[in-house]
Amino acid sequence: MSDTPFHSGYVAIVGRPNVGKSTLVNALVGRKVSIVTPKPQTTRHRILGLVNRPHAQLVLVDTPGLHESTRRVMNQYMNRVAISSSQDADVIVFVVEAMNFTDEDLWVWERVRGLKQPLFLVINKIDRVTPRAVLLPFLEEMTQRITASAVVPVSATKAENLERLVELIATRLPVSPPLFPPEVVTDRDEPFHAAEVVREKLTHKLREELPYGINVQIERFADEEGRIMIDAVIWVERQGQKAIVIGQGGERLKEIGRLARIELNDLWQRSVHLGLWVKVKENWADSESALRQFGYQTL
Ligand SMILES: Nc1nc2c(ncn2[C@@H]2O[C@H](COP(=O)(O)OP(=O)(O)O)[C@@H](O)[C@H]2O)c(=O)[nH]1
Ligand SMILES: [Mg+2]
Repeated sequence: MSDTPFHSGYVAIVGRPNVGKSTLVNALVGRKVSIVTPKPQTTRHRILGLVNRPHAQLVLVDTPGLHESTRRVMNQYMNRVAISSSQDADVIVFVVEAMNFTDEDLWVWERVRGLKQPLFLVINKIDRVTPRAVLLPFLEEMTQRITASAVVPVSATKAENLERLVELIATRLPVSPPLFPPEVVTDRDEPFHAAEVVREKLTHKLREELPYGINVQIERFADEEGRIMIDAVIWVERQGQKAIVIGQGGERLKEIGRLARIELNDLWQRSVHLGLWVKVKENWADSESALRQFGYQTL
């Protein structure tokens, strides 16, 4: 019997788009549970990632980046997910980029500063800061501006200072047995992950604007004698976008399918067959009913 009590609880990871929230969640979990791209607004759903340690289990909640442009129903949905995840959490982790505190960060801070839970300020991407000494005045400034239980500089991609962050968070979680069985890494199932990986590859291959108007829907997911058979539809908002996704002679779609299949193959250690189709649903991201149909549950 150990004297140290076990801690377990929900940890909301919030911040503006692109500061590295999903990368941080994946690095802490030790497996990719959430997709990552260089473009903002990649994460649309609330995704759980589990971190198990001898004395604690952290239930990380990756959230869509909080952002001000809320014209589209999709964007409003994403902001709602992030806010309600924060309200429900035991601890809040507010992520910003080293040397780059923007008006959008300030806007996010205004949204979370009134919450009662302990809040940690994580300064991510410190690997990009040279020389390291210039980080000190920035940390000082952040400590002045943001009221936090601690300010923790990290690099999600280089796994710097992550264990310290885990330890700090663990001490502020409720004393409780683990909330999930230790073998669980995420609350999301394989079809969900397959759709997200296809969307990640699409986002990497497409220029600006377009990725936000794309949704991937799994139509078939079957295990046929050890081979995973997946059929997926890529929904776009306009006819012209369909041609862009498919590319000259179908090249782009083929490449996206190839990259997604390789990643899923590696992840599951199973042979994967992936069929992709592109279809048009006019302005689906403006429509409550289309969002519901695509599985974006209303909160
Ligand atoms: N150099 C560096 N880049 C990072 C780090 N963390 C994330 N990134 C990059 O920042 C971009 C956005 O990351 P993502 O996790 O999708 O951000 P999110 O929108 O906040 O979830 C991606 O290109 C990541 O590779 C980091 O610690 N260092
Ligand atoms: Mg993300």
